[in-house]
Amino acid sequence: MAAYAQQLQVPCSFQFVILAFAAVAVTTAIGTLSCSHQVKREFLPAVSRRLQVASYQQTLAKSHVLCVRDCHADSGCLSVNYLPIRHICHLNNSSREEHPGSFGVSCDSVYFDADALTPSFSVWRRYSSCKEFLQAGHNASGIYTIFPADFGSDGLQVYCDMEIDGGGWIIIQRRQDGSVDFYRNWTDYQVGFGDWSGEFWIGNDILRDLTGQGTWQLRVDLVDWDNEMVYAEYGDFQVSGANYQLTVGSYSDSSTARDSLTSKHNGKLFSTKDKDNDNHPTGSCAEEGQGAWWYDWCYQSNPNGKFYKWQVQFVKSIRWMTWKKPVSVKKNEHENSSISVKEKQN
Ligand SMILES: *[C@@H]1O[C@H](CO)[C@@H](O)[C@H](O)[C@H]1NC(C)=O
Ligand SMILES: *[C@@H]1O[C@H](CO)[C@@H](O)[C@H](O)[C@H]1NC(C)=O
Ligand SMILES: *[C@@H]1O[C@H](CO)[C@@H](O)[C@H](O)[C@H]1NC(C)=O
Ligand SMILES: *[C@@H]1O[C@H](CO)[C@@H](O)[C@H](O)[C@H]1NC(C)=O
Ligand SMILES: CC(=O)N[C@H]1CO[C@H](CO)[C@@H](O)[C@@H]1O
Ligand SMILES: [Ca+2]
Repeated sequence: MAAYAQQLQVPCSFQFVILAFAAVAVTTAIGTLSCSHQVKREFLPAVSRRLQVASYQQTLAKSHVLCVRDCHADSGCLSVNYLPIRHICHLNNSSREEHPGSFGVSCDSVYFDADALTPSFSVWRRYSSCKEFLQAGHNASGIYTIFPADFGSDGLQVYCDMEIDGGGWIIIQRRQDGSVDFYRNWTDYQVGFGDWSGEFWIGNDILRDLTGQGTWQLRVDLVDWDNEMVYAEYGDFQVSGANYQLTVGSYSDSSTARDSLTSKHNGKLFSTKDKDNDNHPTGSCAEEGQGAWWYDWCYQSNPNGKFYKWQVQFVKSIRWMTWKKPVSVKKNEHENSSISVKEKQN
């Protein structure tokens, strides 16, 4: 047995639970008849980490030792996520090294595999933003748990983009393949919907709480049907009040998409198909645009509009009217259209 014993403090809601990771080198008990399959693989932990994509089986295990043993009993198992509070064990048929973008920071999980480098990916403290993670050397885009002020001990799970414009961005919206319906009601936009690694809206309550403190930058990235990519960056962004009023400003002149937000949307309230806060006296802009946004009468931008898989000129499609091609937006193989926020350095 390995003399590997360590007392670990997990920097999350159960931070005072001391977990002792001893004896993770568990020799498989099966395969005694065919010795070639009897491989002893010592598994090492990365604290507050979780591989998001590769779980093919979930079991209950009283301890991480039993979880690792279950993994060793299956030759297809390359790593595990162990969730100590709920005693859940995910058997993964892939590893952190193969899927760096899916190796997220998750406060309720400890990840184990046979790679000697794995323990160095442990996260020992709470970071309040994607930017802090980046500054601490976490440079892979992916899902992270951050602990902004006022978000409590569970923190907030977000997708951090560590590549665009210096990295450290929290993605608040992403469109990439039309798989998620964005023509939704007030409650859905309030709490957020979709899949953090695919298409999603982060949620208006989160946006309001997050931008309620500090100064935030906003960035809109757009991709068109010729794979042209443009962006619009703003130095001020805030969402406030019961109707999520938008404050946006300081458009950066070096941006390439031009400004489709300030003049028509600054100061406006959020509207959905079932809550008309717009300035169209007789109609609903959410219905007209088949989306939800800070509509006026009606809009110059409509990033939550309908996703078309072909080029269209319809008003209800995803739009950014100051861009030279006011047509539907799409993804290409590498980049997707997204909206993100980052706290400014003060
Ligand atoms: C991992 O498991 C999934 C689900 O069982 C399966 O579809 C996939 O082919 C497996 N991948 C590998 C590399 O074994
Ligand atoms: C990310 O960090 C790793 C290890 O800290 C380093 O080897 C790698 O070059 C970094 N990548 C980028 C794009 O900075
Ligand atoms: C909003 O839509 C969701 C489904 O997306 C539905 O479950 C929910 O009941 C709706 N809420 C209201 C208030 O209509
Ligand atoms: C863009 O979307 C595709 C799916 O349409 C996805 O495979 C890819 O990872 C996404 N790229 C980024 C940078 O998010
Ligand atoms: C890398 C890999 O094989 N990932 C698969 C793991 O299992 C899940 C289902 O649980 C699949 O969706 C992944 O593609
Ligand atoms: Ca109206």
